[in-house]
Amino acid sequence: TETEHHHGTVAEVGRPELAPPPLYSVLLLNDDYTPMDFVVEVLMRFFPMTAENATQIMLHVHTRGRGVCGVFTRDVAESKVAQVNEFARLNQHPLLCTMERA
Ligand code: TYC
Repeated sequence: TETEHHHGTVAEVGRPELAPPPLYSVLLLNDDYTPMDFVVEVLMRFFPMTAENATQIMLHVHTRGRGVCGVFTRDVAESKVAQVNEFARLNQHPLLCTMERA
């Protein structure tokens, strides 16, 4: 049953319900140097999605400056950001990935 408070609601059977975890959007930022095909490869590798969807997001970032790759809990979002930025650096591209509260 939902109590007065949003946190710590209790289900009919008395099982404590947890509040949903805060969510974070993982973003790609545009730059003038990273090749478009590399950005599409990054999106498919770290945010499993089709080439069609990855191309749409890449073009959105290219034209609008930034774009959302996915929405995750904080730990997962931090891991995605770190993996994308390390992969970009290993490949000598300036591509930047960041996160913010959704
Ligand atoms: N602007 C880049 C180019 O013209 C492509 C690009 C897209 C770079 C998205 C980064 O997050 C990015 N080659």
